[in-house]
Amino acid sequence: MLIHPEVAAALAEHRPVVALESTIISHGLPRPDNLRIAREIEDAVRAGGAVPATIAMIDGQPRIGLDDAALERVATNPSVTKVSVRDIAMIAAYGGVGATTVASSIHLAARAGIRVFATGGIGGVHRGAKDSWDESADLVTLSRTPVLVVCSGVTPILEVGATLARLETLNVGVVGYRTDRFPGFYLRDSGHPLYWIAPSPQYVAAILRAQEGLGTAFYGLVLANPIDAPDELDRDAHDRTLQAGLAAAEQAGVQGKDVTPFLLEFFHRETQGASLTANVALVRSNARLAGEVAAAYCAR
Ligand code: PSU
Ligand code: MN
Repeated sequence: MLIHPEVAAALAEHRPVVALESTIISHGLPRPDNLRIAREIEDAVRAGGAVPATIAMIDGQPRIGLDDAALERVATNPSVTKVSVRDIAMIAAYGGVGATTVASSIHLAARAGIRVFATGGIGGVHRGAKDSWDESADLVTLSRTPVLVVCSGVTPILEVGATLARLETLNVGVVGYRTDRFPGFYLRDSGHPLYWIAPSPQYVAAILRAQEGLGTAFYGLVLANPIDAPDELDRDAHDRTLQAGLAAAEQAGVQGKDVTPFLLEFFHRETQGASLTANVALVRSNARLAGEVAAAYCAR
């Protein structure tokens, strides 16, 4: 792994670092805006008080923290591959540019000694999973990776209740940030309640320390941070777009790792960019909060 010098220095001095994924840049956000947005997400981590470490595979090498040239390749390379945990070794052996998902990013972050990570929404259980068995590798990876994932729930296309049930089975804690409702990505409330609430970054840092003392840090943790109220999508438009998107995906025969990018792009197109604005707002908010949590965690 190649660790960016600024990230390496912060880790060596026990200063706060937040890991970020790169699939959201390559496959979750439209070009050419994605490059600028990727930098804005890094800026949000800094505003929260931490050093950003965006993760990707460049010419087959895992990178923890990207310089401008590497970030640009992830954002603009037409053949960039979506890399989950199982794909890391293939990209490493064959070379090429790989954008890491939540799963592969937290795997690499943990190896680099990073404890906090931010994204938009995690993967989970897809609708129709009873027949398709389509469940994101984000879930099983969370169950065995000692990283806190700050997110606004799961990507909008998933089965939220089933995903929460799987997280329970997998021993992955879910804590609401100043809310007792599991967020619904573009919406503040997915309709599902949460038991644990964190009123401040200091409480989240206390949970991380307690996990380490008790041997449960082996399991990941989800901090669920709802989108700010002014940035929320209209619920009716949201539900309509979702139904149309699911039908379009089925019609087009989209499968496997292409499903999530297809539906995100469908949302961005059908809502004339409203979902994109919301997506960027929630990721920036999560990046900032993750920075604050990492800072509180290091201030022990
Ligand atoms: N959330 C977003 N945009 C994204 C993703 C999540 O707001 O692009 C990506 C993440 O990289 C996540 C992945 O890990 O989608 C899940 O894909 P799959 O369902 O194929 O595991
Ligand atoms: Mn999948």
